[in-house]
Amino acid sequence: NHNTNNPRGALIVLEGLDRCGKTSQSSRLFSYLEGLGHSVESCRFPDRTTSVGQMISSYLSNESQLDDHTIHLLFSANRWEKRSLMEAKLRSGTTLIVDRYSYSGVAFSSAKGLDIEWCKAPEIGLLAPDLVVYLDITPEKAAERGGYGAERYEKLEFQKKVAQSYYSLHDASWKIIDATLPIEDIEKQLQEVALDCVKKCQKGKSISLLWP
Ligand code: 2DT
Repeated sequence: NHNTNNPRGALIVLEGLDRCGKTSQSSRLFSYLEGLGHSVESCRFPDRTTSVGQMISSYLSNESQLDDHTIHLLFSANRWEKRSLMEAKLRSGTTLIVDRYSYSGVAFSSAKGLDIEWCKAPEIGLLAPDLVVYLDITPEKAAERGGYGAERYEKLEFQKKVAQSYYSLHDASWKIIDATLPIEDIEKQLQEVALDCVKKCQKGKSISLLWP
């Protein structure tokens, strides 16, 4: 596509603790934007379909053990392997709704005690989101929601540390939505901020890179 004035899509990222409702809200947002006639796709990290993603998946299900730094770099590599495709989609006008991104990468690894600047370094140069929405819930409330699964990080004590990491990572640009509100209320708030973001990108907001 040689038309550089083509309106671009927006990179919208949903973040939050396990069981905060990210996945169901991202599919609701997808339907909403699609219904308005926007070109939209959704994806998630980790993307377990690639060979890096399969290594991550087996680590998360405790089938393999990896050094904390190693798994951190694999999560980052899993985003790097999608970077050019994501950029192409944005430039062709497709909005991307992404379930977890670099913030999960930094929050989960630094919750293990890794240095935060070290954690941020391999993310430098990835596409910066146009919008980060944080679905805010306490680890205790999240744990009440039908309990955690069997994966490595799904334990209350660890989720408390992740919550603290997210807190030190967030900035004023994040939209924080109370994830304990009724599903439809969250959906409405999300629609509002997402649509606003999509419009700004259509009007020419340029793509920037991590960490802005
Ligand atoms: P899901 O349950 O959403 O599939 O996530 N994680 C995720 C990291 O530790 N680093 C990352 O970079 C990303 C994207 C969060 C699986 C778990 O993987 C964690 C939960």
